[in-house]
Amino acid sequence: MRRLAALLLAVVAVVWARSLGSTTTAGSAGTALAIGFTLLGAWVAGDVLRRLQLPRLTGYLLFGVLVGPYLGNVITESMAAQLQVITGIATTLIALIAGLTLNIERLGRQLRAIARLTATILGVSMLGLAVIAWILWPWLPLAPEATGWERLAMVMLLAVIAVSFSPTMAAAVTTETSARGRLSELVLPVVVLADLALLFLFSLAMQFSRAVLGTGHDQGVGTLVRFAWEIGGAVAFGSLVGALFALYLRFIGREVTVVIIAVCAILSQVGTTQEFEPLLAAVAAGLVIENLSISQGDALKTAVQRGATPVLVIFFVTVGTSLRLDALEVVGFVALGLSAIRLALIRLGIRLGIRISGLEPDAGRYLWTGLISQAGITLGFASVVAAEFVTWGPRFQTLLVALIAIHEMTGPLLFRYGLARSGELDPQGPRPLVVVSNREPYLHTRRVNGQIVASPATGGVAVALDALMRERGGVWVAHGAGPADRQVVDVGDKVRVPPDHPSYDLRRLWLEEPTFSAYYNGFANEGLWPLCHLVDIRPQFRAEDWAAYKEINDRFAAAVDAEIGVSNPAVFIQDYHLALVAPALRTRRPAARTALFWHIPWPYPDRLRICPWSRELLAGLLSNDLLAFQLERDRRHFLLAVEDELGAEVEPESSRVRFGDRYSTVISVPIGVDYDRIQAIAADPALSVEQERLRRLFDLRADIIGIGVDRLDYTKGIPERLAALDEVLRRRPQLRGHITFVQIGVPSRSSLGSYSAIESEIDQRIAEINERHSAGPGAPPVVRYHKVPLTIGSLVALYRMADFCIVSSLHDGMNLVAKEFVAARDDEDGVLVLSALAGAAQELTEALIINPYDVEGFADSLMAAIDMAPDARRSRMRAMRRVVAGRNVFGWASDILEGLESLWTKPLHYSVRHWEEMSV
Ligand code: GDG
Repeated sequence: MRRLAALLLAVVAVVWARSLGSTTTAGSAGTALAIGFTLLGAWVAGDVLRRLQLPRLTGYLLFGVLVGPYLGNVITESMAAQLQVITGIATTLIALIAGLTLNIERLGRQLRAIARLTATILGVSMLGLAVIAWILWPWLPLAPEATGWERLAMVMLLAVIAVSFSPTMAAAVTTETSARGRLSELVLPVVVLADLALLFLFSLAMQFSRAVLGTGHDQGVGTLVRFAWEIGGAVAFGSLVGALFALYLRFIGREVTVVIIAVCAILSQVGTTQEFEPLLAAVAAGLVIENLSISQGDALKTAVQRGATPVLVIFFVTVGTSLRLDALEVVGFVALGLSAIRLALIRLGIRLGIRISGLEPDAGRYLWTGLISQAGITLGFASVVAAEFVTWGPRFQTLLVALIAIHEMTGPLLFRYGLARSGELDPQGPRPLVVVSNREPYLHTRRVNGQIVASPATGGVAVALDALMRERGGVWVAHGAGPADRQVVDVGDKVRVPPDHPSYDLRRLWLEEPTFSAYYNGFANEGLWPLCHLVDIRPQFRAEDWAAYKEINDRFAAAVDAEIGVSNPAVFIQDYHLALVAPALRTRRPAARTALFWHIPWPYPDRLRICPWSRELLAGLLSNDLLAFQLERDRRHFLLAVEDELGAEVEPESSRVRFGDRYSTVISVPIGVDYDRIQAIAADPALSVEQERLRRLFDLRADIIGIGVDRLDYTKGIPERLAALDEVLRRRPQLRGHITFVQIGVPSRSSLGSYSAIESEIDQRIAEINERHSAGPGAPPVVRYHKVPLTIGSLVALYRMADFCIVSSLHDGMNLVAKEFVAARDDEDGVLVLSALAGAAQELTEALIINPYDVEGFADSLMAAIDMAPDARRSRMRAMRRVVAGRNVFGWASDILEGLESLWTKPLHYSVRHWEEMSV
């Protein structure tokens, strides 16, 4: 329904805008065909240039210039009219995008200094250019005969347009080079702020030019009143449209791409007929949308990107078509001279600006290299001038296109040089990495005093991957879920982390409701999670959840695509939330190099068939170059399924799978823990202070302490362990008052019925046991239940206080708690009671292995743990510690990453072959 409403709204808007516009000619099949061919041809030209590491836009322009003379013969009047409308929409879209890139809150404290610097650069370069152009005017191939006010108007337009910058290019170069440092951080805000100011100044210059050159707009109204109407009206109209669109995004939010084009059509067509300045209206709309609809950030950006490409391609081609090669030749030298003057003035402006703004001199040293590129905005300005002032405007446009060509070619190269000279590129350093996961490694929250702080995610994997990223650098793409996450990201939605030692980018994705819930709670946690775990929870598969899952995976892929540039780093995708990222990425970037680690078990083929989209999942996972599971059992289940369901060819010896024309290597690499870090925490003298604190907090007076640490989940077998404890106390009532079992159980996914049910069941069982086995008033309870997350330091302190640790999963990919407990016990004491159904049991064979479904047997093992002699405890722990130390989380990550990177140099043979024999 909402989708229909959105489409209807868009159609009405476009029809209305068209009826207001001057074009009344009907579209024809010929127009559509010509536009289709143009798009195709230009796309090919753009792509060829991209492969040569040159800007795509140049390809589009070049295509236009080359086919222009031929197109002239086939372009009918009606086509020309259509193209003109598209050009109008395109220039508006460019201005709208500029508005969308400036989030005032994000720039925060730095805004004032950057604004001062930008204003100085603009002031010096525009003023300088205007003075020089005025003096040299008779020799410029524009309108040498112009004098007085007319010449002033033209000079003003030239100064504004010739100075403008390219935010797209600045962002593209920093992303592609993975540059890090002050220069890369400063360039983008300066460029964006400058272009916003230039949009405003351009509107003023246009008004002035219209007034003195007369283009039919002068209708006897006082000049000042008209100025106010055109400028103020544009801002008011743009803000109104922006605010309406923000409301639309919030309450309907469907078909955003179509609606955004409709918004541009309205801004461009209505703006023109009402004599508002359309570019100014568009930038105002963009600013209002960006700053009002922050929660829709990514959906909006993706929609704009999707819609913008074809419109901009047509626009660039149309501009190319309108140019003449011979004319370009004439203006070539003038453009070179103009370029040199522009650069000299920009450098002067930077020098003064740095002094005035109080920014560090070093930051401005190579700033000029990032201000050379010119593209869309400059071309947009030029085509507005060409369309409005038909006598001299096209010559103006030709000169500016020549200028853009020079700057498009040299700008990115020089900016790379600037980044290299500033030491922001490190070709010798470790190869940067892209990590993709649903959960982010750092969440930002705001304290009561207003200060924003970053808190690291808990959990062993996040910590280990964070350590890896600190070492290698790169980008981590994840869902931005912290309450203050949006306040700290830059215009590219990135923030440098870790806060204590910024060494990589965290790129946040804003995933909005209801799609997020359908993807995360729905398909991933109510569908895939119970599908992959053998527990009595029925998997729920709903078509709308699947659609959301695909959409969000596509969004992750688009973000990765935007981040990886030409360097093609390894992309390391985490887990079952993101099974379709690789195929979505591959449609954009066939040569991407991806590895996915599946952290949870993989179901046997018959169970997999429960999922209506099992074939799509299998094929999607095979899009990865490398696919890794925890256990050989999971790997085998997967291989059986791809053979049966997809008819894929499995090469048993090389562990490769051929599906279609692609190969994917499937391995099993059990995950480990950060052994050294846990050891270091365990050896810290402060640990005893923490233990004392915990002893008081949990009232740990009993002689025997047991521990369980889990994310509250129905797969972890918590009721089963409580039943076994109950049984032990029944059998040995004398243990009452002498034993305390601490259960750390932080609720997760509580909005799902299956999770709230397990939470209540645990609450109830604990209450019953504590009542049944109470040693009397004032005695410590049998079970001490703690639901608030602890720091890793507190966890290690607890692990070290425990006589035994229970891991009783009903089914678990690995279970890190088991390994963390072992890593923390450098005193070689403590007993691990471990479920045979947890992956960890494959390696930790010296644990007391239990079956959580067998309460009696489980209770026997618990009693054996309590009674175990010190020597037996020591020898078992020592053996387990060797295993855990020998396969830490860095070994796990490098097995996968080196495996991925070596796929191109040598065939990857089963890298951890001996696990094969050890697995069930
Ligand atoms: C999946 C698979 C596989 C728990 N409470 C606190 C806390 N934790 C940490 C533990 C441990 C982690 O959470 C839980 O580890 P699991 O292995 O049980 O992880 P799952 O969430 O089930 O995740 C699993 C794992 O992926 C890795 O591949 O082993 O089989 O299901 O690290 O320490 N950490 C802190 N405070 C707590 O209160 N700091």
